[in-house]
Amino acid sequence: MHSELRPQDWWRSAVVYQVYPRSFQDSDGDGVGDLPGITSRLDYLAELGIGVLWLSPVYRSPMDDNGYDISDYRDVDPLFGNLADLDTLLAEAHARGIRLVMDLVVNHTSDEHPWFVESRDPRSPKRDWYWWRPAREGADPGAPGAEPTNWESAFSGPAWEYDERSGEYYLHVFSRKQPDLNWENPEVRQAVYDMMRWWVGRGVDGFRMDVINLISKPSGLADGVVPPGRSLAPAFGSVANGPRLHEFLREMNREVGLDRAGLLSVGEMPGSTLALARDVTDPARGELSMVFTFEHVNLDQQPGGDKWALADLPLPVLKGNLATWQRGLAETGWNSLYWDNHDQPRAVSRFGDDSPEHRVASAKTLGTVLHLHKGTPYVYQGEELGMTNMPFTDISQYRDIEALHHYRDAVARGVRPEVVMAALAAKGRDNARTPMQWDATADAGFTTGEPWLPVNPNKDEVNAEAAVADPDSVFHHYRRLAALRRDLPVVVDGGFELLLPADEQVWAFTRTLGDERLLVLANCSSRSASVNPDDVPDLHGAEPLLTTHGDRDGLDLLAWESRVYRWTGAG
Ligand code: TEU
Repeated sequence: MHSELRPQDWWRSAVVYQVYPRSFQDSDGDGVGDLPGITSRLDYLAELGIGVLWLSPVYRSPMDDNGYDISDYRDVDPLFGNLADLDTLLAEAHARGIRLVMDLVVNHTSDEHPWFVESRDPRSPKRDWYWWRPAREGADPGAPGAEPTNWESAFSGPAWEYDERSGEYYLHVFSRKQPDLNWENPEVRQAVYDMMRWWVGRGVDGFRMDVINLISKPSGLADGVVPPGRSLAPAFGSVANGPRLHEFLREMNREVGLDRAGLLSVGEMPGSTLALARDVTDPARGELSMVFTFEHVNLDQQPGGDKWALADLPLPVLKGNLATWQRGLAETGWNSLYWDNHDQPRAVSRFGDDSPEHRVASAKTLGTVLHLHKGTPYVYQGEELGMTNMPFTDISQYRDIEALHHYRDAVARGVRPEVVMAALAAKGRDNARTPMQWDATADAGFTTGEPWLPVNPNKDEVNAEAAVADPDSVFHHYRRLAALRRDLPVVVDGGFELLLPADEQVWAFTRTLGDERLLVLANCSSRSASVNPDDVPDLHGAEPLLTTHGDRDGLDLLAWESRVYRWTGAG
């Protein structure tokens, strides 16, 4: 065991693997992935060497946002199976030494959740469980622009929905089928904690908490600043990181026993700062194990918060951002490390080079860089195969509510359809949601039916069967990275130092723990690069631990070549 690792902090040395159930493995031929399908692939995950499986939502849901709109927190949607299937998955995962983390979506429910159905009645005791507000002062309820504030939902259009019955509006930061819960009401909080305890009792090992930094809203709901050329202000800017966030997180931790039971808790926090993340993950405060920052995945957009306004991302900016977080959480707190997830484009297409020539090397090198930072790495399904973005050509191919609404609204505002399509191709969430590519058969081994979203045409080259059979594949590289984390305390606890911060091609850093040191040299470009010997430690006495291009030495790096060197005190 590592000296600095407390047993309850087991998640510091684990790799987490995210499964998006809809797209992982179908077992019954309906074209949608399900729980028995996931269970049938556990041996594959065990071979990869992951320690934790994070399951995106499988709860009962009308599926307006693919399960992030929950109508029953204590049941499994029939599309994915039933509670017995979930218990089987949990037992089979545990039997292989894999822990299970559930997605927890409690900033909002579905509008079909019984709590909200009751809340629609103005006299119901649950009225105050959601954010009901009258029309803006002096405005006609229901008339255009009469919404209580000028907020825009994350999925386009006003963040307020008018309800004829009471003449009032309810708040939905996401779709109108995702009304925001009112965490100011103590009954709401107790209902959530009770549900969480129920899942802990069932044996789950932690929670990934959806937009958890939105649960505390500012006390007065006020208009936000409207960006140029727009008519509404992003709701996010006005409702994130409210005054009672820490209080609610501490209360949740205490009431559910997150720390007591040694559970992993990771809070998704768009718009959080480093200072906030440090407080939230300070073990002494008893809030969360770690948070997902959005800073590094927002660097390739223009300033202003519009994810569709694309911008170039120079390497020094990207590595500088990760280094800032490494330094900021070096003494207190803990980082999570991720390149992609079900909301982000594919890592190799975005940060690497997905051309046939460089796909494999760039996917490996991105893995090396990420996994050897300090923090808990997250692998999104298919990332370990170097799966790429999907070549969508027409808006009719998209299924994601965010993409469809954005297209409709942007085109109506006068943005040229080609421009909208280019932004969707780069950033659309469906890129990550195409079926997992298991083999080269017709639907990539994902389903025997019609897949809910088409399989990427590159499944003949990019698939798990081929990758597992090839010792030089991205899969085996990721397997080696997970093994390094298990075997070497320096990967878990070593101090981080960024070298060559201004180099446009090479990402270089060291990790140091006592006498033990690692050096990562990674060419993050599709051209060869070279490193000045004065800028990096002398490689004499270093043992190459993991490389992308075999045993090459010297300081010239081929396109997307990376090497990890190790010094031990003895050497
Ligand atoms: O995402 C919240 C979030 O801030 C984004 O990543 C979101 O996808 C946004 O549209 C990006 O442009 C979480 C979930 O991960 C996401 O799948 C859900 O749609 C959302 O919350 C609502 O539950």
